[in-house]
Amino acid sequence: MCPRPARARIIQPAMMLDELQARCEAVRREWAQASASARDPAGVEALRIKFLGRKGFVTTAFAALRTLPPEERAAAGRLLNALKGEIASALEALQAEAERETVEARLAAERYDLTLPGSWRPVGRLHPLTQVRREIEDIFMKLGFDVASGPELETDYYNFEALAIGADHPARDEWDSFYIADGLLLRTHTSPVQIRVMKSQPPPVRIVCPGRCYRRDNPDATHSPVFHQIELLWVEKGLTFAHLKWILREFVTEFFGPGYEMRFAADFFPFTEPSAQVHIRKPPGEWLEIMGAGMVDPAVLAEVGYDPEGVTGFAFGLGVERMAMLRWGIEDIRLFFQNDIRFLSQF
Ligand code: 2NM
Repeated sequence: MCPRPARARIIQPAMMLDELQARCEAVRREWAQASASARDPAGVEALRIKFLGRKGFVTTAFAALRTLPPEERAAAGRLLNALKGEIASALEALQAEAERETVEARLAAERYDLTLPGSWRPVGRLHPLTQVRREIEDIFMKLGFDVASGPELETDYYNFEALAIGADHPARDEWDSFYIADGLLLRTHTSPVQIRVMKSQPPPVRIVCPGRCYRRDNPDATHSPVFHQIELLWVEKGLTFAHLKWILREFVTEFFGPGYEMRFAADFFPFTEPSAQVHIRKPPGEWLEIMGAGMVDPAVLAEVGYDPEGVTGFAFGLGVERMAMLRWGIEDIRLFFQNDIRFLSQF
């Protein structure tokens, strides 16, 4: 004989119907008391286990039904079914209520004030000189030029000698320099990069050389001891001044826009022959000098090991600051180096 659960003894075989009725009433009172304080889902689940679970009164009472005399089983079954139904539907209502309260509590705890101002992050931008340098690099890259760079600390040889600016050449006066040690100085232009590239590879050479340069000038509205250059160099068999003019026309139209006239004015550089200043204007505006240019002197080509009878080349150099000042109408070069956010944030 298998042992019966302890609670099954609540209903004795001889239990009378009215006694069962009284037990049901007691369970109802118990339910009313217990259910009044069940608020959260866990509490409601505990109630379900206590009243409708495997060992609860209703289940064990149903199990005991068969011990009743057959004529009383139907009536006892109805009593128990009614009790079970009441508790089941009350439980369902409690469950729904507890869930709703849980959701509402979460919503209340996680409520955001959507009217608060957002957190503001300053957005950075490129320095105007960087913008202009990249724009100019892009123009020449589209025309097939590579971008080359080199050291800012240079030797006298690369900065001057190789460019036919000898130690006693009067043109040295044009480039007051910062000398660091014997034979070393801060480069006064990016031409030494072009010498280095030419010495490292045979022609053809098509490069632009952007970079920081240094000249021992007192700062004023148009001079800065630190400034930026972009120089271009094209060396190849058969190049003429006409090719130079074509590249300049492309550049002026791309950078400044349509409608500009261009002219050359004779000039002198030790490393180019002929040499010229390049001027532009948008009629009826004034002529503006935008750069120096020229055909690379055969002596420079020979110095880097090229055959001056076999190839020709042209070069030009422009100031990044000057291009930016013309682009935006900036009247003082020093503004680029003062890091005043009120100035920089305009570009
Ligand atoms: C300029 C103007 C004219 C130039 C010449 C060379 C080199 F290396 F090929 F000789 N590099 N840059 C040059 C020519 C630079 O800047 C105003």
